This record gives sequence, structure tokens and C-alpha cells, in this order.
Amino acid sequence: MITMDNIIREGHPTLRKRAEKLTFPLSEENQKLAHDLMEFLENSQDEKIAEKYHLRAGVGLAAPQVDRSIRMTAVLVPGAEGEDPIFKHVLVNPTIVSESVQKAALAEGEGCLSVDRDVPGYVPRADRIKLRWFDLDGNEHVQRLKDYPAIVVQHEIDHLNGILFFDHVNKDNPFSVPEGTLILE
Ligand code: SB7
Ligand code: NI
Repeated sequence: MITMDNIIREGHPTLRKRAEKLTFPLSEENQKLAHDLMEFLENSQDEKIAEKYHLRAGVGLAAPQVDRSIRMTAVLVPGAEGEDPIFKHVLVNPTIVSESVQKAALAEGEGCLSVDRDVPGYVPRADRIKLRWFDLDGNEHVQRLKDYPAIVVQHEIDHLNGILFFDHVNKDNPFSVPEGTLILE
């Protein structure tokens, strides 16, 4: 299983690389990675397991964060208690087909499992995206996402392109955002 010891941190060169596109069929090794990434998210969101293994809770984990420079990421946005997850998929070769002009940022700012410090500030992103990806069997999917799930997916795709969330924070005034940006509570 993946634990925090397997997650590379800010300063590691892999986090700044553009990750490689995958081809199908996926290798056994990459299929196992897909499973392990999603298992980490499930474990990290289970209070008991997270405490036992000292896992920080996460809604996403991208392959480069475990030092595998390939275009794969797991996303697990939980639903309300007892409800199904809002978005739970391993994305292979994800791309944003189109995005809204409307920007949005989380009121809380963002954090990252690869960043061991608090970086305050708004991270302006597209509020709505049309996402295209492949599943583990090589089937293509297209889905529209908005607000929080859209922001999480953009954070994960950034990892595949060597970008970290604080790259988007305004250096002079971390809480200034483009005019009209929605602030999501
Ligand atoms: C806040 C947190 C995340 C995405 C968007 C807003 C995910 C944090 C976990 N990760 O480091 C995943 O890359
Ligand atoms: Ni991250």
C-alpha cells in the first residue's frame, strides 16, 4: 500500500516534469499503480486507517507524486455521509476538452500531499470543464464537471504537467483574483 513515505515532496525534480502519455493495454505494473493510487485515497479518507498509518486525507493523487512520471491520476471526491462518491475514477491520459471563461477558487485555498507547508491564497481555476479521459481498459469517457470536482481534477492534471498549486497564487497579493472569480465555500 502507498503511505506518506512513498509520496515525494516539493523540491523533487519529478514533480516538475511533464509526465509521459500512456499506451494501451496498460502494463500489469501500471494497472497495479492505478489500484494503489485509489486505495491510498480510500485509506486516507477512512478516519481509523488514516490515523493508524499517519495518512493525510486526500481527494486526489497523481502518479508523479509517487515518482512515476506517467499521465495517470486517481480522484475520489466523497459525497455526503452514506451517499455515493461525487466523482471516483482513475484517469488515464486526461485532457480538458473545453473550459468556462468563468473562474472559481476555493475559499480555503488549496493544499497538496507533496507540499508540507501551508501556502495561503486563492488558486483561480476554470469553474467548469469538459473532461476527457481513458479508463484502465482503454475506454474513452467524456464528462462535464463544475465547482469542487472540477477544481480537484485541474489540480491533478497540473501534476501531470509539472505544475504545483502555488504557481497559480498571486505573489504580490495571494488573495487577489481575476475580476468575477467565484469564491467557493
Ligand atoms: C485541494 C486539494 C486537492 C485538490 C484541489 C484542492 C488535492 C490534494 C491532494 N493532492 O496533493 C493531490 O494532488
Ligand atoms: Ni497535489
